[in-house]
Amino acid sequence: MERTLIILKPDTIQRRLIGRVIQRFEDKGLVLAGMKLMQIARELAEEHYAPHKGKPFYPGLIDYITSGPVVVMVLQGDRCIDISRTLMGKTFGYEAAPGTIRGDFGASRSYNLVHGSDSPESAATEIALYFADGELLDYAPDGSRWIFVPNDV
Ligand code: IDP
Ligand code: MG
Repeated sequence: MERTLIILKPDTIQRRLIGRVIQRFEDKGLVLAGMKLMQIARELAEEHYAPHKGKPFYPGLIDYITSGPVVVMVLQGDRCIDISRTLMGKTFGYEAAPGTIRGDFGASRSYNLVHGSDSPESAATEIALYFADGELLDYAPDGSRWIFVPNDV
């Protein structure tokens, strides 16, 4: 069982797309382990996006992610890191495939609606930035056994 950190970025909230974006993850069968509405402080944003420090888009990225409320979630389920990235689509909305979140709702390089961890290592680091252990629930909805298959080789 894997976990990932998903952030619905400020454009998702401002555009009133929270429900529709969360629906994509729910429809796929991923399970919410934690969720909160918050505004990310600059220091936290800088920690989260430290791997991008020095890139030309970095200052704009920090401004963007701190510009308004976000919804931060931990999702769990087998292969949920890859599954989430597939649901999100390519980074730039104008390149992302139709049917993906970014492909259906995004059109720019900068504003792309959603963040998702890109590896088990970054998921662990990012989850710890936003959630204390006690805030995350570990449970499997009854229907999950029809979605996630044990020994699914
Ligand atoms: P990802 O979100 O698909 O993993 P990353 O390359 O990790 O993409 O970039 C992190 C975030 O930085 C992106 O989601 C996007 O908001 C922003 N970003 C990345 N590249 C650019 C760019 O070339 N121009 C403007 N913003 C960018
Ligand atoms: Mg990334």
